[in-house]
Amino acid sequence: MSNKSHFGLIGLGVMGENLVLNAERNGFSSVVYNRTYAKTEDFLSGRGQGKQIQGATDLQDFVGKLERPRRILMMVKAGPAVDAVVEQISPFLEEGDLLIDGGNSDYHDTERRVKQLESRSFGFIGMGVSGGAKGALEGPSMMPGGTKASYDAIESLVNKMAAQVDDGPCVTYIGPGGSGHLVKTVHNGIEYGIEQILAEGYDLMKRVKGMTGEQMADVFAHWNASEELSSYLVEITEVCLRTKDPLDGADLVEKIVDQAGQKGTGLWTVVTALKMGASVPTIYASLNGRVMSSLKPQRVKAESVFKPLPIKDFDLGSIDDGMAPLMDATVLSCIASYAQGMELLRIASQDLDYELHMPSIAQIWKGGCIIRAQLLQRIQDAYNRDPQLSNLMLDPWFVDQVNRRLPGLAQVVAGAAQSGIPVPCFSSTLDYINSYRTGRLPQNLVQAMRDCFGSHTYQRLDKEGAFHTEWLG
Ligand code: NBP
Repeated sequence: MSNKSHFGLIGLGVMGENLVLNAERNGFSSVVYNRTYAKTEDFLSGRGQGKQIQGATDLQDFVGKLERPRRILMMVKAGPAVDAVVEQISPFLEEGDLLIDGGNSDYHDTERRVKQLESRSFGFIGMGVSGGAKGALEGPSMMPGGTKASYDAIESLVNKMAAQVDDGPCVTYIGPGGSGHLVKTVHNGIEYGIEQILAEGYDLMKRVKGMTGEQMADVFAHWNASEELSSYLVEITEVCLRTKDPLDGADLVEKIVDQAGQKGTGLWTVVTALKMGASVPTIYASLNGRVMSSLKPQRVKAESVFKPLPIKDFDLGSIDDGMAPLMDATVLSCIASYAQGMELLRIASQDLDYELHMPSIAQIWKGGCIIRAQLLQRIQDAYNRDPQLSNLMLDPWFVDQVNRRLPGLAQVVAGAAQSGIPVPCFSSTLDYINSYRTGRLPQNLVQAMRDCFGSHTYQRLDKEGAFHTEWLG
């Protein structure tokens, strides 16, 4: 009987460590390798102790300890580190062996790596993984892309490792090339949006109503009990707001510097959308929110230069009714984030021939991942009803949400604007929905100007063809 391991993991960082424990728990004996060997030793004598997990000192040793065809998950920093590992390990691989990149790689890099590795008779899967450390251990959502043959070789492994929901594991074959990483990128773009939306709601409750951390946490708990907002991010927002600083018992959130970091996936979502002609203003607003947050010294200076607008006490609802207008704004902005992300995926799927199956993407996001939410069942149902749905908001259930909640969103945005409180996601969502539901936009005048200064021509409502006018006589 062979004593070779079923599964190999490279990169014992936050995610790698938890993913290998997950694989082992599910019956896949494992071998681990980390660039810095001390981490491997620490892991094997710590969390990895007493498990079917062995260590390797170098990549040759690592590859030699794996059964064939080898299934190797790389959980290293995205970018050059992935190429470095691929180059270092390739000399030891044999035909049919399979590398999986589980990091947050740029899908363009994954396209290139799939082609490179497949041409050398190795398999390469670019797999988005979401769920943070806890999800990685207990069951993440996984988004694998590459050739179908490569996916088939890892299907039994990922089906067991993934989070499980009523209708199956939170993993599916996404499509060819870099499609898995594209879907993960857009997942993260939606995540940026929802995080900013919830932060805007918190800001309004605090600054307009003077609510305490506990009162705001009660509102998030109320929201989390609703079908529309029940989600992991709303759940952890309540937890964050209730958490006290062990040093003095005050709300810990209020001690945190207001500068949000980013590692690239939000930016890639927006850049991809702009290049492909997809409209993602709510997601862009959340990205820009992080950029603005990083300008802390400038903001502090500007605060003393510009006259403040007095904060007006406008109607945000009451704690008892779950802050109804604010909930309207939050629900519609979350719907807009999902709608924009799904729309980008639909367009990208056409542009890149990925043949993405939209209901399955909603299905695998229902568990394990950071954007898991009850709303995803409605999204899955909408795309099952109409796989060609051009915008999620056009599905009847979402039409009803927009019609019922738009006045509340408008009220919140207007009140925030008059009080000088920034609500970039709420206001972008309002403009997005208002633009989308306007049959005639003022771009006729833009066309006139373009023709006036640059002879770009325009089309008429009443005649076929391209027209030019000598506007300046
Ligand atoms: P960590 O930052 O915790 O660990 C990074 C790992 O990459 C370490 O094992 C490190 O080895 C290794 N590494 C680096 Br850095 N450069 C390397 C190189 N040139 N060659 C070999 N190994 C190298 O990462 P993490 O948070 O576990 O994230 C891993 C990937 O998963 C990233 O792409 C990340 O974006 C993605 N991801 C993270 C999360 C999350 O919640 N943290 C969620 C989803 C996806 P060393 O020990 O020798 O430095």
